[in-house]
Amino acid sequence: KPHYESVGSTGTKTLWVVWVIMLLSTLTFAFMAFRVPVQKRLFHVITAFVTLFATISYFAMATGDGNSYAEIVIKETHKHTPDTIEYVYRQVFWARYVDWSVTTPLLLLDLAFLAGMSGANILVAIVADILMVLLGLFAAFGKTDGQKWGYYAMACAAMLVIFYQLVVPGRKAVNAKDGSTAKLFTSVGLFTIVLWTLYPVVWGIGDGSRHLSVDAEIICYAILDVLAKPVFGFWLLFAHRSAPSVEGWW
Ligand code: RET
Repeated sequence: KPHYESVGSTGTKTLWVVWVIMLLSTLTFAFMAFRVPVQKRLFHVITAFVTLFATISYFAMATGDGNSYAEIVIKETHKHTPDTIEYVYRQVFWARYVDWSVTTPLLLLDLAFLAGMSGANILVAIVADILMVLLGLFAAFGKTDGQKWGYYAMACAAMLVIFYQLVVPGRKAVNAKDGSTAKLFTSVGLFTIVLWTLYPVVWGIGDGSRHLSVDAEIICYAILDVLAKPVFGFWLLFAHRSAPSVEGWW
C-alpha cells in the first residue's frame, strides 16, 4: 500500500508568513532603490528582484501550487521470504528550485560586484550555482537512493566550487579595495557560506532521508530563506550605504 507525505496546516501557515515577509521586503528594497545614488543602485535592484521572485514562489507554494509528488521506491530483499517493494509518495515543492535557479545567481552577483570579481570568476560561480540547483531538483525527484544521492553529491561538489570562488578569487579581488568594503565582504560572505551549507543539511534530513515531515522541512527552509534573502539584503544595503560611491559601468 502506498504511503503519502504531504503538507499540513502548519506548513501552509508558515508559507503564508514568509510570503508576507518577502512581499514587504520587496517593497522596501524597491523604495530604497529610488533613494540611493546611481552608483549604489545595482545592489538594491538585485536584492529587490531576489525577494520579488521569493514572493511569487511562496505565493505559489502557499496556494497549493508549485509542487508534485515524488515517487520513491524502497526495495527490500529478504533471504527466505519474497522481496518487498514499498512505494512512498512525498510532496516536493519544485517551485523552490525554480526560485533558487534565479535568486541564488542574483545573490552571488551581489557578492561578486561588492568584491569586484573578474568576469571569468563570476561566470564559474554562476554556472556552478545553476548546476547545483538543477542537480538538487533531479535529486528531489530521484526514484532510488542511487539516483538521489548521486545527484546530491554532484550538487555538493558544485556548491564547493561556488565557495572556492568566493573565498579565493573573491577575497583576492576585494583586498584591492578599501578596508571597509573588504570587511563587509568577509562578514557577508561568511554569513552566506554558513547559511548555504545548511540547505543541503535540511535537504538530507528532509527530502533525502525523510526524517523530517513535509511541514518540518517547510519550517526549516522558511527560516533559512528569510535569513538568506531579506536579512542578507537589509544587512548588505545598510552596511553599503557608508561605503564610498565608486564610478563605473553600473
Ligand atoms: C540542494 C540539494 C542538493 C545539494 C545542495 C543543495 C544546495 C542548495 C542551496 C540553496 C541555497 C538557497 C538560497 C536561497 C535563498 O533564499 C539543492 C538543497 C548543495 C545552497 C540561498
